[in-house]
Amino acid sequence: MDSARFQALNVGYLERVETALRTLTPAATTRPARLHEAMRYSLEAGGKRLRPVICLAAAAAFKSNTSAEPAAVALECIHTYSLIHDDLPCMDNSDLRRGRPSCHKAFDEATALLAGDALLPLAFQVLTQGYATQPALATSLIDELAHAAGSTLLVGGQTEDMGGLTADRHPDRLEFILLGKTAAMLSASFSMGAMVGGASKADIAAFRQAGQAAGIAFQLVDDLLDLSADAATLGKPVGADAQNQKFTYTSLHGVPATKARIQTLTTEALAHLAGTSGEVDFLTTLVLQMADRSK
Ligand code: GRG
Repeated sequence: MDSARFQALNVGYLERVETALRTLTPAATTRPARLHEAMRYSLEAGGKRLRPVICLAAAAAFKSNTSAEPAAVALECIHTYSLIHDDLPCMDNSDLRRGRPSCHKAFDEATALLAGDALLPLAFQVLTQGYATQPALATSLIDELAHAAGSTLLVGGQTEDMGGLTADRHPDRLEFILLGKTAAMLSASFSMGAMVGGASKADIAAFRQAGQAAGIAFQLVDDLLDLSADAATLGKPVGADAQNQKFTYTSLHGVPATKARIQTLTTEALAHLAGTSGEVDFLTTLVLQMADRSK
């Protein structure tokens, strides 16, 4: 897909995401206002919206009439909660997120913890309300998201990541962290979009696998950026991985092997997408961009 067409579609998806986030989540004035302000502060803090955009585009690939907005918002709610909690002093202890003070710096630790807590059930309520007339779809989406965000993937990956470099440096542990902490939510973005789009089981599985490969590649790019980018580009402190003694692909295998793996994973992701009956031009370009981003 040429760059102008990609940009035009991307802007359209981003507008839909921002509108859906505004309309499907509680206003900042909702009581208790400080909690809802903190939730919106982090939700509106200008992330790339990669997961919701993937979700909208994945649904569009199969041309259904069902709105993908609730699924997209649910993904961003979970992602945002995980970032808020990840920044807390008891985890990565980061003062900067998305180029602004992280939630616990802008508010306070207890409010940030609770804002994350509240975004988690909100994600599932957005799904139950958004797909109330399609209970089978709602159940599948809830199951997919709960699995991705649960104890064996997102939270599990984060748990093993907390061990840093001091613990087990086995490559299996690294794969578990990559799959859980980063790839699971990106994979769910592809698969949930495909579900909303009414894709076949096989195509949903292919989208899930494409997202998994692209998701791991995305994290490897993040690791490289952490070594090389500046804080303004990254929107968060640089060198944090080394400082927090993170167990990363680059720390285990080095930069050239990391770059080679990004290539292999990207090729794999594109092959999974190409094997489906969906119109995957936009997603193909997006996966290529995920592997070649400057921020
Ligand atoms: C606290 C349960 C729990 C999980 C935290 C998200 C996370 C897991 C940790 C954040 C640190 C990190 C590098 C995670 C890997 C996923 C990742 C690269 C997140 C950042 O995603 P982007 O770049 O962020 O899409 P924006 O701000 O653009 O949405």
